[in-house]
Amino acid sequence: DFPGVDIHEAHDFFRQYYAENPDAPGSLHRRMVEVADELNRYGTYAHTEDELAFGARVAWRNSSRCIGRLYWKSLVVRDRRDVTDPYEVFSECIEHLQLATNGGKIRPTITIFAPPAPGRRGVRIRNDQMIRYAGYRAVDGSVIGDPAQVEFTRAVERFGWLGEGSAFDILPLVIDGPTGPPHVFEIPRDAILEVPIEHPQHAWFAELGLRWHAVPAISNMDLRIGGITYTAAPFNGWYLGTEIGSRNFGDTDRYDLLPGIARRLGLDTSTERTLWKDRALLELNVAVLHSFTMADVTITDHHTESERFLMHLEREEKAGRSVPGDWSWLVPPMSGSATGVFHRYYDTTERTPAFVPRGAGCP
Ligand code: HEM
Ligand code: NRG
Repeated sequence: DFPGVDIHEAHDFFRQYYAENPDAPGSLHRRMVEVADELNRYGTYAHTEDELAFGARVAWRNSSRCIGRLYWKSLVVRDRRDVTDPYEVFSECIEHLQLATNGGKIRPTITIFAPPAPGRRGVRIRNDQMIRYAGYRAVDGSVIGDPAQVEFTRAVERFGWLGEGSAFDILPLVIDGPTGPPHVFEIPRDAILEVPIEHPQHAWFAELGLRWHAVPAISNMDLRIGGITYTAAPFNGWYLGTEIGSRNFGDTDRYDLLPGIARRLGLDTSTERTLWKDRALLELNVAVLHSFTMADVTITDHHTESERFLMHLEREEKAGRSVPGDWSWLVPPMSGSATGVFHRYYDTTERTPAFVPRGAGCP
């Protein structure tokens, strides 16, 4: 059930690789002959380390939903294509978290594990992100923890995992090797940096007991380079404050904190017109940015990141490249029109190399 490698996609990739890396060893023609030969013999081919790093960085550059792309060249690429054993995959994931967390000075990092090959599954990490909080649904329908993780939490409970039942229990990693059943691993506490959330003016805020993890490490996307689909390639950057303050804490199908915060702020919630939701959102976002800053953990605000992204657009256009963008994802989930990214259109052409939703590139 290996889907095979599209030689046209491979060719497109190598054309781009040699165009952007004129000093790379060999030549486009020689490399394509080599790849065609490898494909004939084995049904797949292997990237060089340099091609892999370039492919991963360009996949980030092509991520039209990502506002953080200014630093695409500095992505740290960990080549772990030789790793397939679930225990070793787990230990590489822990090392990834430690290197990426870097005591709070977060480093954008990707770790690339063995892809599928003819007759062999690729490595897979079943979690959406390496660090996520469990969600437990009670009989009355209410949820303790992250409602977005209720289904995954149930699945790991069926594997025998038992959480403490708090609102912020770290879920275990669930890893598939090329053969056999999935393995479940508890992440050691010292590999996870978390920030307790407090507010610069409201002392009661800290008593809510809110916290969030420092590193967003996406593990549910396939990395597609030159026709090869890497099924386990977890990557991270740092957080944009609104991801936590607006969405994770504010969304009604997530932690749903706006009504409680509004009440404590003493706002009139009897009518929408007092804009109590907007005020609660604002204070939540202030608290998130303040807390990460106090804890010396990298985070950005949506105004700064918007400016950086526009700088990225300018830089890329100077290099002769247009930047693909998805307005509905780039515009932040608060104060949209107060940021520069709101006030323009984007080229929506999809390109490869790319990060694609898990399974989209390979069964
Ligand atoms: C999406 C910011 C680094 C790839 C996003 C989103 C934000 C963001 C705000 C939208 C997320 C959402 O609404 O749920 C940042 C920042 C970074 C960063 C501030 C700091 C360096 C990275 C890195 C990669 C990456 C290192 C890959 C190497 C992506 C992709 C998406 C995305 C593929 C779309 C995810 C999806 O479709 O669900 N980013 N990002 N980003 N980012 Fe970044
Ligand atoms: N909204 C998600 C994370 C999505 C990706 N965001 C990043 N990516 N910042 C959340 O956990 O809130 N990154 O690689 O830095």
